[in-house]
Amino acid sequence: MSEAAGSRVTNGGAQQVDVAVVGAGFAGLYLLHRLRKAGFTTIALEEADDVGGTWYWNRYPGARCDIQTIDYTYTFDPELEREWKWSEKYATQPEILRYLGFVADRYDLRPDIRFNTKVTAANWDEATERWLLETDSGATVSCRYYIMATGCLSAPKPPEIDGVKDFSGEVYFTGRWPHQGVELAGKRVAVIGTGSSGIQSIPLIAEQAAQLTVFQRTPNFALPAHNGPVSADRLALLEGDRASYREQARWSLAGVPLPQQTVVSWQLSEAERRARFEQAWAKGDLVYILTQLWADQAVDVDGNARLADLVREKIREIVKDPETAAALTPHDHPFGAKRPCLDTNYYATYNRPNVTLVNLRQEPIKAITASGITTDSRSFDVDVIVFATGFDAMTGAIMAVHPITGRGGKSLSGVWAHGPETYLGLTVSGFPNLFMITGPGSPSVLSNMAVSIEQHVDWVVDRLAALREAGFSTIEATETAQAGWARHMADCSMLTLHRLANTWYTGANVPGKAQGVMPYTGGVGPYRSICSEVVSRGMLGFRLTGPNGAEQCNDGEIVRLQPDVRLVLNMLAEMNLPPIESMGAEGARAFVAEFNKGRPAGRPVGEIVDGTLQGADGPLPYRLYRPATPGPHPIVVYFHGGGWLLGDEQSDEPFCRDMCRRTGMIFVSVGYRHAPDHRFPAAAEDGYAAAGWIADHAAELRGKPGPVMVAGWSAGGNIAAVTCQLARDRGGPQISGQLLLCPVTDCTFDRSSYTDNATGYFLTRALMYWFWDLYCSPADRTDPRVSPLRGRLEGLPPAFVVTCEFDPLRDEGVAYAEALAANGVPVEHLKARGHFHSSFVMVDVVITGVSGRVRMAQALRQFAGLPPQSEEVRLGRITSPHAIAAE
Ligand code: N01
Repeated sequence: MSEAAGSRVTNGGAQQVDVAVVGAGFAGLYLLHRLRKAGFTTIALEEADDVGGTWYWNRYPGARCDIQTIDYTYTFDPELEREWKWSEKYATQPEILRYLGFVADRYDLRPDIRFNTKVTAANWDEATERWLLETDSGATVSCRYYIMATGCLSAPKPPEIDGVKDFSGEVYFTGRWPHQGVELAGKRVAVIGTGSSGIQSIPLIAEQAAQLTVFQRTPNFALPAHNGPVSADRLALLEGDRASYREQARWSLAGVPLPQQTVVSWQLSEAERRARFEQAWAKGDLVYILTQLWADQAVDVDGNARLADLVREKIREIVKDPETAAALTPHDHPFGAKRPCLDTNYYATYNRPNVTLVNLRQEPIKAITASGITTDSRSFDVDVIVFATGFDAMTGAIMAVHPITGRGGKSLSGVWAHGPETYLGLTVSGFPNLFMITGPGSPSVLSNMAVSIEQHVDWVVDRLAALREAGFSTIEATETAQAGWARHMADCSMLTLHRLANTWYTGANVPGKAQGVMPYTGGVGPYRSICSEVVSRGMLGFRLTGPNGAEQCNDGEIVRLQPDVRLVLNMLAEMNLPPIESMGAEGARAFVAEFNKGRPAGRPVGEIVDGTLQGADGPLPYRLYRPATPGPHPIVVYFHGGGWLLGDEQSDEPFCRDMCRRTGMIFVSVGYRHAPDHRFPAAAEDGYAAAGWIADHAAELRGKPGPVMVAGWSAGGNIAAVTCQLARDRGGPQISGQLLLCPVTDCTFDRSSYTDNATGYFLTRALMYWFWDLYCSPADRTDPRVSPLRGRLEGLPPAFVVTCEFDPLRDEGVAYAEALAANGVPVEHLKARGHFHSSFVMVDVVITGVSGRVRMAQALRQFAGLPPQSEEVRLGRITSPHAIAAE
């Protein structure tokens, strides 16, 4: 141990450094290197007697990484990459530990690490604006910035089983395995826990022990690692263009350079799905199987079940005893929602005569006794108990290890009593100059940790250097920013299935721990872009202060859009499209047709029929979507969007299919006439005529005779609203309800949503001007047949109105919902937070739109007098309707 270069020891004895780091694992080592290069005096405090972090402690038999090692490696220095060659596809713990030692030596980091030193308290001193750290050796450290590089899985969970102290044999924890190894030959061994640590160690323990008894509470999914040499094609990719390989990883979803899948499971035949699965199974790559089979495997329970079933088949094929196979087969969580494992001979191990599986769901452990383990029905005498029972993950190492006291004497454990709250997973409001690497709220454990760690460290060190440059001495997240991040995290967690499993990701593995998805589920690339945006928007969400009262606070939320909406809008922005209104009507139609070709077509319905109906001035095409369930079904007359100019009866097909499936009703999408050839009131009159024709021909269409419902999006919402008014005034048809999705309701452009969302959200103010100009002359614009808000609103059918926060049409939709309600019309209004004009029609693209469509479907069923279809919610396929409900 030596003192950090340039650090000082004051009279009080505290060592003075610019930055103190806790931990000398992957994150701590890179931090030290970067901080030093940036000219900060620094010291790392490490509890162990050497570097390595998680790879120092987890020395159990079979411990390896489960991300291919050529990806699970530092990438900051091409020289380092040239100097170190990994020997296997998945390196063993000893090799990874050697690598970290090599890195520490290569950059001469050890002199700045104080080993065998545990931080016992960290207190923010308001007066000096410094953190004071106490350690178990009695030495203290005073630092301007305090960075926790303590890892996500470094605080082992207590056994939570009575009687451990009574056991007369040997007890080991996988997360604290003795350095000298453990002699298991000829012994009767019990392993409790079948997470990654259990699954990696069980096959090797079985080879050594006389008898192995595995106590399993929850079966986990495991896949063969097929370990061996680094795969030649992957290596060729890396060595062909190292820089772009690494860059692709940095912008990917999981931190491994694999593309995003676009094909969804139901677009593939069963044979195609099986072929993809077999290929993935043979690859032995967790990230591959988690991301590359089909696009809906991680976001939709049906798409996920198709994969999970194939894994279950494999388990049944490998394990000979059907009862043991059944016990090993997971059924209580979607594949990937709990961390799946990579194994070597795990399932086959249960075919060995010396291995017994005890299913704790059937016979829970009652106690540990002097001689072994007693369950509800049996006793097992053993010589050794191995606890592979996991960790107090993500928050354990930060919160439980030592008290951290921030501004105003607030303790971090108090502030996080109901769950961790952070900004970007890197900082916490009320704790100035404190940073976490891979903290809760960062992609961390859902990503290739090496990639996330480098990104976090680079971002933090670059910020510290920038603060120094600008003369600031403190940085602190604002409460607004932190609350916004929590909301964004919650929105992201609706995108994946992690919320549907009880795991350490959600805190469910530790009794009494607050529950919620802790890692950021929005992906590595999006997270990286958000962190960059925080900087480019003037350190949005941070308060910076400096000497002589210098202060800068750019308060606000970094992401207010739904995460998938943000991705869609970023993608559109990158396409740098010309404004649609500059394309001319024909050009715009061709563009929309081309654009629509690239989207998922929508899931199958019972039947799709094209036909012709009678419009206001001649025949019009329609497309009918019929549910697969027995009819006759109620009918919804649907009007597509497109500014009275674009689209046709097929252009909202994914939405119509989805709603047909969700409602169990017929959707008839009408090809009404378009501007500029057919200006106002052609579309409105066609809409009305079509509704009448469909109502009159309900039986012929094999629908339920009686009232119909109307629905429409955007200009189609306008036509639906107008149709209701005309039907009331002209004596029919009978309409039992109206679904108005982002409707045009009025001809003025002065509501604030027109200004707030004038550009940047696909539907622009300029585009709306163009639509209006082509459809309707100024003199006609106040006619209720185009501005229904100006019409008489009493006596209209009940309405479900959807408005989206980032839509120029938002406020006129809000005004219509309010005006309907004021006129005694029953109205339900969904104010979709973080959504844009096209959110709900981008089916299978904007996944966060699902819960909104569930509510729309429920409303339509209510209009038709049908009971709610709650199956969607029950299956977890659909998020809670409240997820995007009005605020
Ligand atoms: O811990 P875990 P882990 N009685 O929490 C069971 C990473 N990792 O150390 O599911 C009986 O996953 C518990 O049962 P249940 C990786 O990210 C990576 O294995 O709570 N059983 C579960 O079966 C991994 O996900 C590698 O019902 C009890 C097991 O113990 C994470 O670390 C290798 C129990 C704990 O599984 C954690 O893995 C190893 C009790 N009282 C780890 N308490 C690589 O390959 C808990 N269990 C890189």
